[in-house]
Amino acid sequence: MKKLVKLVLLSGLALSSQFAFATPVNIADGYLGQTNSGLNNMQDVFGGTGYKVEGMDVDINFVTGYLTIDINTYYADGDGPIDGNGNVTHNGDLFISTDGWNPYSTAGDCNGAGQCYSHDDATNGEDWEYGVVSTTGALMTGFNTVLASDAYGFNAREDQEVLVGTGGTNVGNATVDTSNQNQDINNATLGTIRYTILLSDLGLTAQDDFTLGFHWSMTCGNDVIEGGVSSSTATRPPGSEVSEPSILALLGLGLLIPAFRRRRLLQQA
Ligand SMILES: [Ca+2]
Ligand SMILES: [Ca+2]
Ligand SMILES: [Ca+2]
Repeated sequence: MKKLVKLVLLSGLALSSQFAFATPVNIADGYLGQTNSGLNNMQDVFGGTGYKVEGMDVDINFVTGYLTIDINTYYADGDGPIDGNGNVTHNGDLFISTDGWNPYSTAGDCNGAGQCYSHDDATNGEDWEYGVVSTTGALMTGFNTVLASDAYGFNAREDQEVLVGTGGTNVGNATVDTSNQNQDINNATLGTIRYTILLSDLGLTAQDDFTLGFHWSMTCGNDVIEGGVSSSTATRPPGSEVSEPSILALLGLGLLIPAFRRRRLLQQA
C-alpha cells in the first residue's frame, strides 16, 4: 500500500507538470504614446523598421512561479547616430505595474479607431511599481524614472520613461536574455529580448489574482509598447486552478486503479 501512495504522489506530480505552462499571451503593439511636438502623433515607429516593436508575449508558469516577458522587436542594441553627449541608443528597461494597467486615454486619441493612447506619457497613466534593469537584471522598486529626453538626444518621444534611474531598492534579480535579439544594427530582423522574473519578487504568488502592466522602449522612444495581462482564466491553463495535492492525488488514483487491478489479475492467473 505504501508503494501505491508513492505512485499516486508521483502521478500527481506528473499531472501538475502538465499544467506548468500557460499559453503565452500575445500583446500586439497597439500603443502609440505621446510624441515630441511637431511629430506625427499617430505614427507608431520613427526612424524605420530597425526601431519597430512588434509585440510582447507574457507567460506565467503557475507551478514554478516564474513570469516570462518576451519583447519582440527588430531593434538592435547600440543603433542610432551619436548624439551630443556621445550616446547611441540602447535597450530600455522593463517597467512593471503589479496593480493593473491603466494607460491615459482621451477621446479621439487614435483617430477614433481604437485605443492607441497617443497622449500617454510619463506624467499620466500607469505608475510602475517595479523595473528590471536590462543591462544587469536588477529588479528595482521605488526608483526615479529616466525619460528619453535624458537618455538620448535624438528621441521621438522625450517624455516617455525608458530607464530605471537612481534612488531605488533592489528587491530581486531577473534574467535578461538578449541572445535572440537582433545583433546587426544594419539589418533589421525580428528578434526577442526575454525577461524572466520570480512572481514572489514582485510580491505575488501564482495563486493570486492579479493584473500586470508592462512598458518597454529603446532609449530614444522611437517605438514604445505597453500592455496588460490578467492572471484570470485568460492566461491560466485549463485545470491549473485545481492544484491542491489531494485533488491531483485523486486524479492520479483514478488513473492508477486500472493498472493496479490489472497487476492483481495477472498475479492471480
Ligand atoms: Ca501601477
Ligand atoms: Ca504613462
Ligand atoms: Ca508602439
